[in-house]
Amino acid sequence: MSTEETLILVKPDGVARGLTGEVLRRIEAKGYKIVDLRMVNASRELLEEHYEEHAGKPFFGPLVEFMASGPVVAVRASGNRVIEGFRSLAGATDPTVAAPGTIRGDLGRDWGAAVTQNIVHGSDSTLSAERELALWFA
Ligand SMILES: Nc1nc2c(ncn2[C@@H]2O[C@H](COP(=O)(O)OP(=O)(O)OP(=O)(O)O)[C@@H](O)[C@H]2O)c(=O)[nH]1
Ligand SMILES: [Mg+2]
Repeated sequence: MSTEETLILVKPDGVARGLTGEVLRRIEAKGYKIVDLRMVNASRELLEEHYEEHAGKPFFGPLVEFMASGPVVAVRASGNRVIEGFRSLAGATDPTVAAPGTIRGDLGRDWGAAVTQNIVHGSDSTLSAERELALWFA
């Protein structure tokens, strides 16, 4: 067993479109446990730290602005291999190519915005999960 925790975010587009419940449903339907949950109006400072690996990329500024544009629902989820498992549930970053059956494939699409609006975030490694959980559930 490798029970672990991950940070999942329902991004502002997901919250605004009323998809929070659908995302939570999919997390629970898969059998992962929701351990903690909070709605956050994230500061730019928090978002710049969260996305520090992307600093300097052309989409960084628009990404931070998008993530600050409305409330985000932060979820601490646990389960065996939940980090990898939620990335599978979320699907590819670009919702146009994300496979049907995934959150981004079923519910997302390209809106032609400056930054890819793709409904959810999920930590991509144990190191990221620890770092991100400490930021969002400080
Ligand atoms: N416009 C644009 N946005 C991007 C691009 N790459 C990433 N993004 C946005 O930046 C976010 C973070 O990028 P990544 O960490 O590479 O993607 P990801 O791990 O699938 O998504 P997250 O779970 O949000 O971290 C993505 O979810 C998109 O919202 C890009 O090439 N163009
Ligand atoms: Mg990422």
